[in-house]
Amino acid sequence: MLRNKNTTLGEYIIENQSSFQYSSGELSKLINAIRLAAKVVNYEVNKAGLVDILGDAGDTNIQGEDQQKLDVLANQKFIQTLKNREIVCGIASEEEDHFIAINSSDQQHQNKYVVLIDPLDGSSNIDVNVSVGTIFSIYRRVTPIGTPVAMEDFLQPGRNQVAAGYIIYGTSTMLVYTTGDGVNGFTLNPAIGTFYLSHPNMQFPERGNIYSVNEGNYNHFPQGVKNYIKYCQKEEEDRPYTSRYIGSLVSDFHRNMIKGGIYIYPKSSTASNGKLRLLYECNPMAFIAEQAQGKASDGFGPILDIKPEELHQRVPFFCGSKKMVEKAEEFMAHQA
Ligand code: AHM
Ligand code: MG
Repeated sequence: MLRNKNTTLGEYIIENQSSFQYSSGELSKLINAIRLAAKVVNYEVNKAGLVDILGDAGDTNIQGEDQQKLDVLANQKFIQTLKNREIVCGIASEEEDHFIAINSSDQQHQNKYVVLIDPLDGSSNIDVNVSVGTIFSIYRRVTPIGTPVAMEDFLQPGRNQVAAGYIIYGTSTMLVYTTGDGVNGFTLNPAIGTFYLSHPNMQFPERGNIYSVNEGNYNHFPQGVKNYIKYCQKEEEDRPYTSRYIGSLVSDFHRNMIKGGIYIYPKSSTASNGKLRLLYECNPMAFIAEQAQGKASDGFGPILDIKPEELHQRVPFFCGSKKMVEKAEEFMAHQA
């Protein structure tokens, strides 16, 4: 198995194809398509400051939020790339009200994977030149191959994911993903448009000293979260912890995975299930976290065990270094 820093993502995908449980090559093609779309979106994100594509596109997505132009563009690029290559049977996107069935009329259509995607997460950061990301999640369909995809193909517990990953458009652009055999990070060399294996076998430190939460909402948080925040701030043992919150899930998660930390987006008195979406944000990040020896919870139990009920469902999210998430769960168990 290739594991050195000269390894390109393309080589890594080919090399690891045979070790994958269902190695028909379809998943490899799919990851390749995401790699390609990532490069296109990276190009668009990087030139965002240069051309007049900033600002709202004028549309509002199903969550009632304004879409910015780059969200729309990233959404189009990912969907187009996956459609053109005819490698998935369905796509669901945070920016689309309904899932998209691909080639549903073609009975010869043998593709077995569905992709769920948040094409540009943290998009409120675009116009201030702060890192944003793309999050993706891949499942095998549960309905018969050759038939049109159905809602149940998308509403699977996160535990069923066969792959998940994110692209971070940061000081450098990275693609980080797992196929259920650990987590690997690849950094884009923009001069030649190639991703290199820069971060093999990424793992959350068991505990860290960073907590990431939007403390502006403190008064609305459940008592358990308030108590945990006070615990993080207390001068005792290795505390107080450092507070770091970018407001871009991918970036906050990425930093915490490297340095050790916890990210929390709890429910509040103004948002009964928090803000983040189970299918497009929490499940893929939870799968990556578990594969990186971290933990992801809704405050009470594993995110990956939740049975989704709708495409755009939201869920409270506690994710990061294992011991830190366990401590937050303890506080929640005492005073939710
Ligand atoms: P988005 O999908 O509309 O970009 O929202 C998700 C983002 C996350 O990346 C980030 O962690 C969170 O929203 C920040 O929310 P808030 O500004 O409420 O703290
Ligand atoms: Mg998002």
